[in-house]
Amino acid sequence: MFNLILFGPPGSGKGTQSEKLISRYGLKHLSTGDLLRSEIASHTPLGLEAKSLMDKGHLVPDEVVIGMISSALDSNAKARGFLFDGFPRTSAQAEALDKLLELKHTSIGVMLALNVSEAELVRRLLKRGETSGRSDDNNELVIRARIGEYHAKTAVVAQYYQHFDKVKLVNGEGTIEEIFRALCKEIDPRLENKVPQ
Ligand code: B4P
Repeated sequence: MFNLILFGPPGSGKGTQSEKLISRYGLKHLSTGDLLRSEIASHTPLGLEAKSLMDKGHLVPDEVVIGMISSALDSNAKARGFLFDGFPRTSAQAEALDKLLELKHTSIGVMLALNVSEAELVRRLLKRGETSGRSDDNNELVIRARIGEYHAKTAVVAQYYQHFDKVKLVNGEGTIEEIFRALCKEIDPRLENKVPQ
């Protein structure tokens, strides 16, 4: 099993690159943002709680997203590997993920961290907000709050994996194809070094 975390601030291209990576490598895509938006669309109590936080640019409580990831792992037991997109976003989520993977006798292979300037992040998210219908994308104050949450709570997650020498920084500016090639360049040798299962 090969598991990877695609990491970076809001708007860094995690969702965009995840689509291309899962199609090339056949990994199961687990995006907590997508899972939360699907709860919102189904008007569940969890979705209602999540929406009020997401609309302010705040993170959703750890126990909620950890629970969602735990059930997604259980219901995809036969996956050849997982691509985690937007998760973990706090140290508590990172520690919980390691424990969940350990129970399944697997671990994170690598964290690929996309590096993008704040001006570019804001520009991309406002542009997506023109068409996405996402209420967290069409207000610059909310976008700045999301970036603030990233610096306050999420950036430390990279240090957590750095401690295990699992982090690779990738330039997240350029065309979508250029960034995709840079990501594949990091993944390919790691997959080749794995004993086939
Ligand atoms: P997410 O759904 O994870 O979304 P995101 O961080 O906004 O965006 P992403 O990084 O995937 O977007 P992309 O760059 O691909 O989170 C939304 C919210 O959910 C969070 O704020 C939080 O409230 C909550 N949440 C989610 N997970 C959580 C967790 N684990 N714990 C707690 N709360 C959680 O796309 C941005 C735009 O850039 C797109 O329009 C794209 O087309 C464009 N773009 C991408 N690459 C580009 C490039 N190279 N050049 C130009 N434009 C590009």
